Amino acid sequence: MNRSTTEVKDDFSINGFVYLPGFLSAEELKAVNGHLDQLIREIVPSMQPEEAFYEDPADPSTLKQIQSLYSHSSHFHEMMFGSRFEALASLLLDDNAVGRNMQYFNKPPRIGNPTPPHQDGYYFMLEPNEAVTMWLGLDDVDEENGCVRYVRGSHLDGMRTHGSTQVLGFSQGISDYGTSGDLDREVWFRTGPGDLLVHHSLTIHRADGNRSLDRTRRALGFIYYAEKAKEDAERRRAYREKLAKDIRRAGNDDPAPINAADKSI
Ligand SMILES: O=C(O)CCC(=O)C(=O)O
Repeated sequence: MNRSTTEVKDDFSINGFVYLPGFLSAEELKAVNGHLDQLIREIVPSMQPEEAFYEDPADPSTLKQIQSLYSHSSHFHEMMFGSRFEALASLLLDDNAVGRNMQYFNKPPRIGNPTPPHQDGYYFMLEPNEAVTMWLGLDDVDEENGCVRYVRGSHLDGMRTHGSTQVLGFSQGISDYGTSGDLDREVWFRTGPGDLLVHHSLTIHRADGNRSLDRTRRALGFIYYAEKAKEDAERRRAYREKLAKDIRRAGNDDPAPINAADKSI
């Protein structure tokens, strides 16, 4: 990190996110890409439906998300735990950081869907809602192929109302997103491979779809909870039950894969 830790921390506290270009070296990036390619080639084809999601389940080239990367690869396990990522999470959370998920996000060209505006904390259901998500870019990403957008300072405004979306992997979105308070404060990042974005669990964010004809848009997501944040197990159970019911009502007889595809784990 070239910036001082105080600067990074202050930036995060004020804005609810921080941008760290070049967090991974070219060599580290090469290793990530190699391990990812291997995982996709050798392990993903036999994964359970709740571990790997596709834009079109009949077409393996439309792979969209993989959950819990660290449980399938020692390389990703080392990246998640006892790592620079964990140390950064701990710094920003002012607490020990507890690694909860490491995901692969992809938006295939032409068909990669937008990520609806949401707050990760809505899925996490923590008390206090103290967690961070890190988004590590693996490709050049801009407005055409699905950049991440944040509402600056929104982590200080509390939790917004969320409702169901039709987006696999992001089943909940902010129902009334788009007020001037949202749009006037929205910022987006042009990111390159190895750049890192980190946001607080209450920061409102969304991402565009991939409208390009042939550009990939791959990223890794790391989720860390603050040790002091405790999961509200009862609320979580009720939420999952409601989600399953909503899905059944919407005509899907087998809610399991969609339920498990929820952003939380
Ligand atoms: O890459 C995406 O579209 C999802 C990003 C996101 O919502 C997150 O990292 O929390």
